Parts: sequence; structure tokens; C-alpha cells
Amino acid sequence: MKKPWKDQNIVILGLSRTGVATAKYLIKQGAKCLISEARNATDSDKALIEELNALDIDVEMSGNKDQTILGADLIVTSPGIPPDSNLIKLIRENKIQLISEPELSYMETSTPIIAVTGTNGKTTTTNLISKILTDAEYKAPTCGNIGYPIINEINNNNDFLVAEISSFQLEYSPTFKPQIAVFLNYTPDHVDWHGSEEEYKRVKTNFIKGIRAPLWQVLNANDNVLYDIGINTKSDVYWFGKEMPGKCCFILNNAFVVSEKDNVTPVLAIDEIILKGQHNHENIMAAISTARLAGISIESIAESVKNFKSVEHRLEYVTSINGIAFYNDSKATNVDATLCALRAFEDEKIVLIAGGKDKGTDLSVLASEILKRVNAVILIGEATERFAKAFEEAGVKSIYFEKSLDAAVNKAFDLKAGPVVLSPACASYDMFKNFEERGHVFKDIVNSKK
Ligand code: UMA
Repeated sequence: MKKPWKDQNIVILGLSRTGVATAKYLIKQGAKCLISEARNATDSDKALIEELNALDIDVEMSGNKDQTILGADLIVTSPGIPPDSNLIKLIRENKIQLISEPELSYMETSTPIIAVTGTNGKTTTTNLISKILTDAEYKAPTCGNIGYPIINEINNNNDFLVAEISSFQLEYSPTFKPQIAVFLNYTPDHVDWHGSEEEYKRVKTNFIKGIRAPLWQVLNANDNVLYDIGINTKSDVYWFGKEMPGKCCFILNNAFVVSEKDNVTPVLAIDEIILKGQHNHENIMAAISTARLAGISIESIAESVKNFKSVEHRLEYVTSINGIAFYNDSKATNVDATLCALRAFEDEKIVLIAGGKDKGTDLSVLASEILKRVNAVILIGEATERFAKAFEEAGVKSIYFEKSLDAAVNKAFDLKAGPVVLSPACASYDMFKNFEERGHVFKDIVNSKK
């Protein structure tokens, strides 16, 4: 449904990626746009505010003022603003229409949206689906929670929009209905933000239920919550994870296979993929299922999956030098993510480079996994002392200390004790600007040794 935006007073919450992209879109549609932001302007905001003002977009900094909010015809929020904030309460009490940027994008576009959600694996799956469709010569960019608002792409003559969708975005998306919903797994997450687990579950799953259910759904058959939804839905479900009646993708004799109209067809063998780890098998099955719904041939899917190298900084294969493979998992800024990386190496023990800005979380599970799966640990950064103590107590013997990432990589070369994985289980801020910079520096160091 197209909205006549002309002269509508739209208030956009947050001078953020979402806020800026939304305002730039709506101003072109003739709306009156104001971005309202709680924080004070930084030096880097100033140029942006000038640019927005030149486009006739007003910006209010240092507070979301009540009078601004109350004067709005419609409010578009950024996903980072929680529902229990005074700001959202004020909007709801005054019954002002409040939507998310994915909801706005959905209202405004006729391009089919493939929405990828779930607790883990969203980004990898979103990228892989986009790659398969793009390799098959469709225009199908990634967008959404991946870091690039959907609204940027709605008028770009795309064939599909492959959008990663978070629960924060769904919170403010009352009618959002993608063409294909891909739901990878359900585990309680962001419970504080949503207020309770029930509320998280309601928000996260409502968009695939009842009259809102999209025409097609790709669902994990091994997930109890999604299984219950899938067997009760009127949507056409493509299951993944195990053999199910109807269409499904599962693993049989070490190969990904699809079953359609009772014909089981191999897609590719597990040992043909570059992506590491069992968690990625699920992501691959979800992507294969989605691609089948989009009409892509088995041959083309197999070729794309074979060449998919994973997302940058997520267990990303960098290169091999003298038989030693190097992986960049700089995105692993917490213990859980590093555990996933360790478990991805089922058959070989690794050399782990870890440490950075310590988050103070419990290290006992990490320590016992390291004992089982690691030949040597090289520690860097502020977390060194606490990590070393926890690992030593668990019985880990080969622990080395280095002052820089460069020295850590050199040490790993000298040790020649298995694939080298940078998976810090820590934030990067003690030594780098962010995890991306840490990953790039790691890759540069490794590549310079070739
Ligand atoms: N603010 C107010 N008033 C308030 C509270 C906050 O004005 O009362 C302001 C904040 O100061 C901030 C803005 O509102 O400037 C909120 O911005 P945002 O955090 O939503 O930032 P964006 O840059 O628009 O990023 C968002 C997503 N951020 C979050 O969900 C927290 C990005 O996901 C997403 O990539 C981007 O939109 C584009 O769609 C990030 C994320 O961490 C990567 N997502 C979570 C996750 O993956 O776990 C859900």
C-alpha cells in the first residue's frame, strides 16, 4: 500500500544508520522530516547534520522532545530504542502511529523480501542466500540488520531483497510480511530489551503465524518452537535439518540433499564446502531451501555454496602458508562465539589467538573446551592475566603471552601446531578501534608472511 507522504509530519527517532536512511527516503517522497536524537552532537555528527539540513531534513539533538513527538503524524523508530523506554511509552500512550524501517520498506516496495531471522546464523545465511541468487543473475542485495537499512534498496530495481531481520526491528513491525520468511532457530535472547521471554517469543514469532504468515517459510525442523509453528501453518513450508513430509533439505550420507515431490536429489557433499562448523550446515540447508523456493537450479546452488567463503571476520578462511591454515574470527567478541569456533574444528586441534578487552564473563566452559580442542593458546591484550589463570586452572599447558597481534601471529608460525584461529572471546577496544579493524590487521599480518 502506498502512503501519500506529501506534507506528512514524520519524526524519525535516532541519528543512526536507520534514521538517516529513512529520512533521506521520506524527504524524497515529499514528507516533512525531522530526526530526533537523544545524545549530544559529536564532531563527526556536524557534517552529517549539515548534509541533512541541506536536504531539508531537520535534526534535533540532545533529547527527544515531547512536543516534537506529540506533533508527529507518524514516527519511524531506529531498532536500538527499547519498548520500555519513556520515549516509546509516551508515543504509545498518545496513540501515535509508530513503525520500524523494515515495516516502512515493506509498505513502500513491491520487490519480494526474503527475511532471514533467528537467534544465530542470520548474517551468514543472509549472505549465502544473496550469493546464490546473485550468481544465478538475480539482483538480490543483502540488507537489514546486517548493517544496511532495507529502505536504501527498495527503489533499485532489485529482483529480491535479502534482509536480515532482528527482534528489535520486528517489535515495531505490525504488518511486515516478507515473501519468504527464513527462521533459523529460536533461543531466548535480548530478554532484557523485550521485557520478558514471553514478549521476546511473541515478537519474534508472530510475523510467521496466523493471518500474518508469509506465503513461503523456511523452517528448522529440529527446533521445537519452529516445528510447532510450521506444522500448524497454512504457509508452504520448506523444512531443513531433517527429513520431513513435503519439501525439505537435510544431510544424507555426508551430503546435503533436497527432497521435493518424494524425489531425493543430492546438492553437494559436505567435504566440498569451505565453511567450517556444524552450525554452518544448518545455515547452508536454510539457504539451499530458500534458493529452491526462489526457483534456482540444484547445479547453480551447488556451485555457489561450494565457493562461499563465509562472512568477513566470522571464522573467515584467510590463507594457508606452508600447510598452516589461518582463520579470522575477530567477530568473536564473547565466549559463546569463541566456543562455536572451537567446536567447528572437529578433527584437528588448533592454535588459538585470544584476548583483548575482557568482558568479565565466566571462563570455565571455554577453558575446558580449550583443554580438549587446542594445542596452544596465545594471549594478547588486557584479558591476558585472567584468561591465563582460568586456562591454567583447567589444566591447559601451552599458554603463550605476546604484546601485539603481530607477535602472536609470529609465535603461531613458530609453533607449527595446527590451524591458527584468531577468535578472541573479547572486545577489541584495548588495542583496536573495533573488531573489524582487528580482523583486517590480522589478515594483513598473515598475508604479509606469504
Ligand atoms: N536514541 C534516542 N532516544 C532514546 C534511545 C536511543 O534518540 O531514547 C538514539 C540513540 O542515541 C541512537 C539511535 O537512537 O542514535 C538508535 O540507533 P540504533 O542503535 O538503532 O542504530 P542503527 O545504526 O540504526 O543500527 C540499527 C541496528 N542496531 C540495533 O539493533 C541496536 C543495527 O543492528 C542494524 O545493522 C542497523 O540498524 C541497520 O538496519 C546492529 C545490532 O547490534 C548490528 N543488532 C542487534 C543484533 O544483531 O544482535 C539486534
